[in-house]
Amino acid sequence: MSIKRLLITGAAGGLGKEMRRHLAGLYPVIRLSDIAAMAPAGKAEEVVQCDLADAGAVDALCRDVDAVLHLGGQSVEGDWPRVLNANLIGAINLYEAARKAGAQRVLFASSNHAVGLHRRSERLDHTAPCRPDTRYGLSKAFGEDLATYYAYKHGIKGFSMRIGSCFPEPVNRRMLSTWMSYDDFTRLIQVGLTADYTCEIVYGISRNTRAWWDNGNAYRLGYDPQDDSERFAAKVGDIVSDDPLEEAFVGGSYVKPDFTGDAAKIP
Ligand code: NAI
Ligand code: 15L
Repeated sequence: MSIKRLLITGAAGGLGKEMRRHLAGLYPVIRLSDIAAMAPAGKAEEVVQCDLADAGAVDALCRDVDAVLHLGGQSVEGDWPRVLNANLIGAINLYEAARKAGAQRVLFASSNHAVGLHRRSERLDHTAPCRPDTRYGLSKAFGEDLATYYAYKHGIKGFSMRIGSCFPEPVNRRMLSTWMSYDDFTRLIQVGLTADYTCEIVYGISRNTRAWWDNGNAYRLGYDPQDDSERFAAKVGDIVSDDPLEEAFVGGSYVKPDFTGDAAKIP
């Protein structure tokens, strides 16, 4: 079934604004939503300001929507109330509203922080179990489980994208491994919106020479990234943390705050 109305949550955020621009005109209607104010609706756009933690508002938001690109929520580490409201209750409201609306698929912006306490030396693929580095990463692990639940229990295609670092350019050596360009994110989203699958986990990275993860599952589904962070290596390749804990694990700077465990016991 074709997508007549695509909902993008988090549309006032960094990725939301970029994807609004990159996906413009590709679908008959794009509905844009955020808790924050957004630029007024343009041609073939609808703008709806709403808090994902408000179940009634999210039900209304999802009405007549065929597919969702779920970018909205707390995007970095935060205290429990913030993470709970935006990412747990918010995601539950979103999936439940998508189910009631009869949406076909939900693309979920998961994060490398869902697997942030895996070692960089490990070659993770889509079957790697979550090992969150933060409350934020834990909320993304929950989001991936929600996607699985709604896919198998209710038939909503679930596409969880474990995004590395999606910014204009990598800013340190870590990002030479984790970076995804906006153009490649657009390509990955288009795979999520068109490919035939039930429930998948993919990594949101470009075709980086220094990638830590095996993104074969995304390639199998049709993802063909065109960018490689290596062109920034001379500029940022020497920028590293002086903390061995941060440099050992996928999550980088997210690992150290609040850490009271024993790193030697983390496989
Ligand atoms: P961002 O923080 O710029 O955008 C998130 C948006 O969600 C904001 O505009 C915010 O107002 C909105 N939001 C927060 N709480 C909300 C609520 N309760 N109701 C409605 N809207 C709410 O983050 P960014 O970088 O654009 O990331 C987008 C998504 O991608 C996030 O879910 C983030 O966790 C995920 N992601 C991003 C990565 C990146 O490299 N940019 C890496 C991994 C994951
Ligand atoms: C994320 O999950 C965050 O949303 C983003 O702001 C970056 O910190 C990114 O991970 C990263 O690990 O670089």
